[in-house]
Amino acid sequence: MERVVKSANKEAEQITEWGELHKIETCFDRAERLKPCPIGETGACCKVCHMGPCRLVGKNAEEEARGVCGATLPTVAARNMVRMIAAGTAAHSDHARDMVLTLLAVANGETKDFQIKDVRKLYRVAGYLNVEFEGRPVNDVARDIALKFLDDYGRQRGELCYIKRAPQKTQERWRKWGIAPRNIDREIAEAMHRTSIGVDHDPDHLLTHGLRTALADGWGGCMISTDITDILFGTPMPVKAEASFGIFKEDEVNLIVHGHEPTLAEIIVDVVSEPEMILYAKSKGAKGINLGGMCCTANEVLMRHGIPTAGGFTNQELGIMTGLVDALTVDVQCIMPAIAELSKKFHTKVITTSEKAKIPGALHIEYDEHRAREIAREIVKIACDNYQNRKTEGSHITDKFPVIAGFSHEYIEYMQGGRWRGSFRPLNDAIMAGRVRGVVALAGCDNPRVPSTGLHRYLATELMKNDVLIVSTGCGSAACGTAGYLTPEMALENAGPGLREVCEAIGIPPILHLGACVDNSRILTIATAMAAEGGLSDEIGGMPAVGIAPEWMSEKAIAIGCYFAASGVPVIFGGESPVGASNEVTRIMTEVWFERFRGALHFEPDPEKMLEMALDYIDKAREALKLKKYEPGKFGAERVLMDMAARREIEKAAKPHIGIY
Ligand code: NFS
Repeated sequence: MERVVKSANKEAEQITEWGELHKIETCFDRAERLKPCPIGETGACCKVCHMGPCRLVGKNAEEEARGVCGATLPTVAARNMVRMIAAGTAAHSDHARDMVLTLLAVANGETKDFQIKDVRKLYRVAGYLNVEFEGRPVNDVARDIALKFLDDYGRQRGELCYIKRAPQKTQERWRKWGIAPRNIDREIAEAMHRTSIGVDHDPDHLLTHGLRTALADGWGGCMISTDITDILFGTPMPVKAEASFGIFKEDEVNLIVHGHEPTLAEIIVDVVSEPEMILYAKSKGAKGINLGGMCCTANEVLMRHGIPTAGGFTNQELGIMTGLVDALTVDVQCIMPAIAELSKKFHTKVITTSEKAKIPGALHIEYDEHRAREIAREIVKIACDNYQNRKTEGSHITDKFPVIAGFSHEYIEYMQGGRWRGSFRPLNDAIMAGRVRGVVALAGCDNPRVPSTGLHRYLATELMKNDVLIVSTGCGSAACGTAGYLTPEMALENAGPGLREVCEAIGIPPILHLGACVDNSRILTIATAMAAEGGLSDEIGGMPAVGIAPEWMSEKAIAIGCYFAASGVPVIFGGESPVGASNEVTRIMTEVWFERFRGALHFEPDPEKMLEMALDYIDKAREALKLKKYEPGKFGAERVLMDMAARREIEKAAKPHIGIY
């Protein structure tokens, strides 16, 4: 039998082959063995009560199938969808809640291990929240901000604070259709209530609340998390780093941070360079300590410190299989429980650190922000101690790729004109003139059910060729990084003529790594800035912009897809639709949502069709905005792009220079 390709990434594939040879099972093998249940896969299974589970299948299931209570297929599929949104929103927003609590602890002087690093960002956020900041002690401002955000979790009436950051027209649509969220926890709780047995049965009504919950994720949890992480640890600006399995070092202690929460990882970044820790590693025979990351924790420390990444979701087991990982700390989300068992075949110590998440077989060292440094040191020492236990087995990989990451909204603004002239004008102009055809957010997970990372790579390559600027987050960024796509040279080799010119003039790669999945909120901020800049759409809807998550698997991805759709962005997900059994639900999520919000959520397993659909949305948006028809290599008149030299001139003249934005 011919071997099934598991990963589109050469290095990952090499490790899976080694694993097969050594009879070591991974998610790829389990995916092959466990075919999805065809009823649950398309949203036709209801298990919200114990009269079932009911399977709504058969000929004319849409019209005729009923659960024991009489629920129809569209009701069941819509409920399933809303529960996914609620779970995804809960995950991001609970992570964000911990960030708020950390900010509060810092403001109250309860933790000495963290400080406010980015006071400018603090003031910017204070401005959004109408918190007085001039002349006040920084910690007082931070406390007021934290308390306002906490309010966003519990306020019973009114609206989420950040709803007001969206373009006016976008807000109006939300209010018109009743989807402006009141608070984060309430929308999640109500989603669970409405989808429990015998409550809301109207699919449109259910899905409308789904969008309200998703907006609480995007303009609540995700945006709050991004902002506080920037305040505490610094707003990212471009950094150089490396990606893939070659980041592990044979002669150093390899410690990997995996999961999503940045706080412990930040302090570990600090601790690994303490002289006494390095001495400790040396006393164990290692040359030093090498810190790396995986999944979104990796993205957080990559964006701010250039810490290298071993890649995304499907790389977590493969990392251990190199035999080079001395300790792997995990916090929450997207952590395969399989790693604990797998680690026993090697010497790797898996350490769970969140009070919310334990894995049988893993070591548990609970993180507490009040003792952050002490705990980080304990973890680093465990990794050092374990270096001596390293055996020679494993699939050692030496390849790694350079990566440029760190594109915050603030930096993107800066790079288009500098501290004094920063704006989105050059990008809007380039889109208007047809140099840049449109923008695609290429995001979401990598998935063992397809040759993993392959769809990301295919779409990234084709979109670049078609002069589409890509913004990426989460494992989408990891997929591009481990393929060597996150460099400015990529533009020279692969981008269409217009995009290439823009990238060269500004000095950016054609794929801008914006951060972790919660940093999809940066895309909302960018879209809002583009709307405010003028010349394109005056709301997020109607922009030549599309979101694509070709290999998604997580409920969080669904929440993100829905908040993009509700904000006005057409979104295309790969794979089979989790509500594909119901035509009515599919129609609501595509046609009805497009009519009301100018966004949509499609599911399309064929990557070529995904590309076609994305370009079609972009071209139709261009046409509706009466922009120049996109023709490769033929551009309309536009202003001169501000290049690096011109920017430096302006900055030399403009004093004082205080940071990037
Ligand atoms: Ni996003 Fe980050 Fe990756 Fe998917 Fe998981 S790590 S929050 S959910 S798998 S992109």
